[in-house]
Amino acid sequence: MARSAIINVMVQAAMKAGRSLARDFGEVQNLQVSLKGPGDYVSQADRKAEEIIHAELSKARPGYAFLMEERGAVEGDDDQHRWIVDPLDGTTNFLHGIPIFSISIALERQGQIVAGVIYNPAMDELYTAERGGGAFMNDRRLRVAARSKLSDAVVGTGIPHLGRGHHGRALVELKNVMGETAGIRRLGSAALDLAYVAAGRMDGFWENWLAPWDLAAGILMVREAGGFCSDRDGGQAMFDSGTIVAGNEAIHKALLKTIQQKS
Ligand code: 2AM
Ligand code: CA
Repeated sequence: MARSAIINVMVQAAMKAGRSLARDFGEVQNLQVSLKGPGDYVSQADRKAEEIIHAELSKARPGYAFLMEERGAVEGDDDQHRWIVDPLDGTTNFLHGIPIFSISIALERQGQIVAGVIYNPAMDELYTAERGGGAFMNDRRLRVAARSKLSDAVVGTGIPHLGRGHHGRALVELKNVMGETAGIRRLGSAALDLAYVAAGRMDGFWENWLAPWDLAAGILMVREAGGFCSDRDGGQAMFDSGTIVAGNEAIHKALLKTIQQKS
């Protein structure tokens, strides 16, 4: 399958940053990282990966703006295009030697996400999507799962931790979803969760308190695989609300209803 020029640029940046993350992840796994500074070590790995992506993308498309997890917003001369980048999604997993983390790169054109790449370097799984062109994993076409009943569905989520999110609300949602589904999974990388929904590995996904860089590429991935994404109210304010619900048409609808229950 021939990839478009823009996807090639994004894949090249993601793979190069992925090699850097994989090296650093190896050090974490081999316990080469001093116990006093694993957090610092991971922030360094994160910043290095972001540096590589920023350099690669700026070289290939000078002037495009950026929204990146570490640097924040970087203005560009081109007001039509913006890269939305998470250089390391799944930081906690990375720090603990769990090989579920990813690089997420999306391209927004006039406010619309037109291309997305998600790469898990530890498993060498590369997800790509282009608006109107479908979604792929290592060049194999993706399609969301066909299960239509919530009772058959395996659904992903993110669980807030110490100092983050509203724990009471999260517990209500978990209680209601666990009572209606075949299982809940918690991977720890929202970008990969969405890629897994696109790949039909999970039937749905919901999470609150996320940032645009966790979501941008994954939303396109799910849609290009035939799935649906919305915020927790069923609208399209995923970036502003930091919430997402995803799945095929039936699962998306049912999951939305379940997580909206008040108690
Ligand atoms: P991260 O690994 O880049 O921090 C896990 O439930 C998901 O939540 C991951 O995608 C994780 O991204 C994200 N996450 C964790 N803390 C966050 C925060 N303070 N703001 C936005 N997203 C966050
Ligand atoms: Ca993230």
